[in-house]
Amino acid sequence: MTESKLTLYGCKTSSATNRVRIALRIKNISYDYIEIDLNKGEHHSSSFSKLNIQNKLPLLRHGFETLTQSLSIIEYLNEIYPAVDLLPSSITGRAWCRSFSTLFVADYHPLITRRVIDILTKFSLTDKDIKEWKQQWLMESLRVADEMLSLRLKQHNFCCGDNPMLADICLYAQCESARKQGVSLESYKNISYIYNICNQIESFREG
Ligand SMILES: N[C@@H](CCC(=O)N[C@@H](CS)C(=O)NCC(=O)O)C(=O)O
Repeated sequence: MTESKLTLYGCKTSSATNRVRIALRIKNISYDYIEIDLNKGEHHSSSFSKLNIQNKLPLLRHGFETLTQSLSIIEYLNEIYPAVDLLPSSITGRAWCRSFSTLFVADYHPLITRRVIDILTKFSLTDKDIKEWKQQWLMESLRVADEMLSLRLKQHNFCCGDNPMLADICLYAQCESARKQGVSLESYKNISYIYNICNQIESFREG
C-alpha cells in the first residue's frame, strides 16, 4: 500500500493544506500535487465535489483510498510512513499533542474559513469588519496556545520535546495565517520562540 501513488489536492493559500505539506516534507515523502484554487472557486467544481462532497481542502488520494481532514491525513501518513514520528512516544504526550493541534484545527481555524467569511459578507460586513473578525480569532487562538505552552517550554525547543511534531505543524500553519492577516507574533513569547526555530527548518517553509 505504501508503494501506491500519493496525490494531494490543496491550495497554496490554504492553512489546512499547509499542515499536510509540512508533514510530507518532514517525512520526506514524495507525492503528486494538484492545485485547487479556492479564489477561483475550484473546490465547488463538479469534478472536485465528486472527490469531496464537503468541497474542502486538503484531500489525499492514496491508491484507492480518498482521505480528508488534515489531522487525519497526517496521522495516516504517520502510520504508513513511521520513520520520523510526528507524535510523542508516551500516551499522555500523544494526547497533549493531539489536544493542542485540535485547538487550531477544530476550534479556531474553522471560524476564519472562506465558507464562514462568505456568510458574514452576506450580512453586509465591510472588509474592515471581516479583517477584525479574522484577527480576533487568530489572536485568541495564539493567546490560548501561548499560555498552554508556557508550562512546557522549560527544557525543549518544540511543543512536545526536541523534535518538531504534529503540534508544531498546526501551530506553525496558524502563525502563517496570523502573519498574513497582519497579526504580530511578537507578544506571544513561547509561540515566537517555536515559530522562529521552525522557520529555520526547510520543511516548514513553503515551497
Ligand atoms: N478541518 C478541515 C478544514 C478544511 C478547510 O476548511 N479547508 C479550507 C482551506 S484552509 C477550505 O477548504 N475552505 C473552503 C471553504 O471554506 O469553502 C481540515 O483540517 O482539513
